[in-house]
Amino acid sequence: MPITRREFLKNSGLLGVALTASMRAFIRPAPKFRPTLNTDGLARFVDPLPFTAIARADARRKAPSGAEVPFYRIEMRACDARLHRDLKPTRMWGYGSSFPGPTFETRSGEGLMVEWVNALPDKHVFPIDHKLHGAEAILPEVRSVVHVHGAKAPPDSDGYPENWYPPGKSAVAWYPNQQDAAMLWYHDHAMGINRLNIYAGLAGLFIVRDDAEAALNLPSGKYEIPLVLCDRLLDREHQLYYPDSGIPGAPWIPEVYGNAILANGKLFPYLEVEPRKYRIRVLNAANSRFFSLSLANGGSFHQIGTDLGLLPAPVELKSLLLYPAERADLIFDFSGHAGERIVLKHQALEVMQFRVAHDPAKEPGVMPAKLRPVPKLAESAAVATRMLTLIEYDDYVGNSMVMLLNGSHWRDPITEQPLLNSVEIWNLINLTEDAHPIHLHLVRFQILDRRPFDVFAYQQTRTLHFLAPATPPDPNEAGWKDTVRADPGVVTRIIARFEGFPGRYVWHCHLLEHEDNEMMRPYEVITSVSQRVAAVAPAQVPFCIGGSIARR
Ligand SMILES: [Cu+2]
Repeated sequence: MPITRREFLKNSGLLGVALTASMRAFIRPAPKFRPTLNTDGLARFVDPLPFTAIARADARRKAPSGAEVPFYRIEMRACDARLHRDLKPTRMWGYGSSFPGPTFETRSGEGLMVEWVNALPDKHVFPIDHKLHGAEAILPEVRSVVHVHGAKAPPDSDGYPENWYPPGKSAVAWYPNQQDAAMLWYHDHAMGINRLNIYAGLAGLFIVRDDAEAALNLPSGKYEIPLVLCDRLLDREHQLYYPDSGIPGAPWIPEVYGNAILANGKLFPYLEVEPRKYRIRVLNAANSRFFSLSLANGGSFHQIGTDLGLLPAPVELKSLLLYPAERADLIFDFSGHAGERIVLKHQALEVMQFRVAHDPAKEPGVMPAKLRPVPKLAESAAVATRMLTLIEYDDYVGNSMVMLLNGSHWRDPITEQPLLNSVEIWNLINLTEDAHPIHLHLVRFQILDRRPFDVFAYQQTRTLHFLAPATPPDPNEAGWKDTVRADPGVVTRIIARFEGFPGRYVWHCHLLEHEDNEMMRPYEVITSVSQRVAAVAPAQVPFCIGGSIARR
């Protein structure tokens, strides 16, 4: 799996902040970096790993399907979070006044409704870039709309970025839950300020369970650990800090990396475990950072599921790469490690510690050799193959200015209109120097393969010259996905059946800074070809990276 030097440096923990600052110092006005907290000085493993509350339904309501379903009411509020024993309370925003927000425990086939209430303050905690599309100064500063990532939900319940509402308002969403067991997550999706709202803390888990999964008797209850990972920067007052570009009136930065790695909202927590198998369900909820997770003792673990469900069989791993929005369902086996303390790391950085009890466990826990079939979507079933570029435009001195999908801005006409229930192959042609985690709303997909190509030749001739044979997805990616890592200089092919509901959805990069700056596009599921708009060529833009382009 290729990682560019730029990515490696950006993700190498403590270096990231200072490096970004010093690199940009040559090419931008000095960024307005406040002094940040050095997390190196904090005591390790003094707080237990927190578990968020389970969301509770207040009532039952009639869903659009006619069925009576549980009805939840969740308020987004400012709240104080204790990120570490030795830090002052940190002001955050949270669903249900917590970060992460309350976890939804749901069953496949049993729908539910949620009233998402915006009870946030009127002023944002971070600087808004009013030059970004959808974040203009005439709009309310604080806006929110909730997307359940991975949900097969109707379009009006999917959290369309323009369906935001200000403080004092709410919206009711219906989640039919007609999908396999998986760990989804919910988060903000408001146009142009999504990165800031999620950074403030607007994220939580949404777990779907079903009988096929239950029959496997996987570790459950206190042996099943949801783990939400993200990174943040804190200032010397222990408050969240989101850096500013230093450009007057245009504070947007292309990525953000923090030195405070939070696990379920805590810095360096520990978890007491028994010497047995645990199911650890990891979400990367960071804005920009990928996580490369491993155990400090060099031990291996198994991955049993991807974003949207179980793998056919467990895959043994020594390390796990997880891009923003991806989830991994893991089995850690602590039997044979009684009395040990095992640290979970991201690269060289400590994330959390497992403290294995001395006493033997009553049960060893189960990890079946066979999990759940993942029937391959046949390429021959595809009725369309789309060629979709990922492009980054820099200014004349190399500052990242805007990222586009398919050469198109958000406001350009819709170019992707799959027919309901049809199968399509999407070729993600990455012309940039970065890997981008690409997320499609509504559907689950499979990764077909990745193949490196000559980027320069493509820019000259718009023809793909492949440099090596295609490689299949890694074994731990060969399940149902909703987010895929599109590597630089590589065509990543995915295949999806566009089932569920007709209507307007979005697909986008899940690096939140990119998503907020045009790396998001609407797409529309249609029920008849007569609905297809006349093919409109995407905005004609020069295929040059490093050329000058004005930010819209
Ligand atoms: Cu991106």
